[in-house]
Amino acid sequence: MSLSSARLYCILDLDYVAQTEAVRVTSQLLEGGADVLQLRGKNHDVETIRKVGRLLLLLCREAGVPFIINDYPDLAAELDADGVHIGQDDGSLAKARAVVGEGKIIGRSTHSLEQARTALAAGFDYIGFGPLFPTPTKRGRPGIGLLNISFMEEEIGSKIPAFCIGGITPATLPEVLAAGARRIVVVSALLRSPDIRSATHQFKTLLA
Ligand code: TZP
Ligand code: MG
Repeated sequence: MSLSSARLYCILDLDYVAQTEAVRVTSQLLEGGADVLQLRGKNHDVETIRKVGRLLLLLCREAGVPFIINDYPDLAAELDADGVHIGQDDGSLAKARAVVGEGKIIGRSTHSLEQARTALAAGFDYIGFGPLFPTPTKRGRPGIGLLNISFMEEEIGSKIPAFCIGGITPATLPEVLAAGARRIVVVSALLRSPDIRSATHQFKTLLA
């Protein structure tokens, strides 16, 4: 799976999944059809992310799915992950590129049409766009709503992959798609599911 054809971007978030469960859960996400997998550990130390990252990278390689590390370009480079995801406050593309090297994927979180435009102009490989709805996975951020999705898709999503994110569930997905989204990131709706594999497959089917 290449990034350019990816529809469903999944995040193994260590706030939802115990370290000891990370491999099992990631296997289920991959079996269900995750097109991209990111490891995120906002409340975990780098050593933990490194340890889990080594294991998840192997699973992703086997599945042929790009593996992205959140927040740590140096760790992404060390593990030879496929890329890194950085937020608005995580520095420039050039700084991350200098660490991970050419040929690696670098994604940016964006929270408005303006930020999405800026990320495209800067040369990021893909963007996240959201949170569309308020979400427990990223507390304290207002939802940006659905109104700008079609403009964002037309202007930015036609040039680089743009993944809508934040509060996407089987219940909200239809309105997100109707608003023009083509690619999504899902975290809690998958990681909290009693059957992660089939929940992932269900999202894939709805996105097809
Ligand atoms: N960035 C914007 S919203 C979000 C991130 C990492 C979390 C999305 O998680 P969920 O549980 O799918 O709403
Ligand atoms: Mg960050």
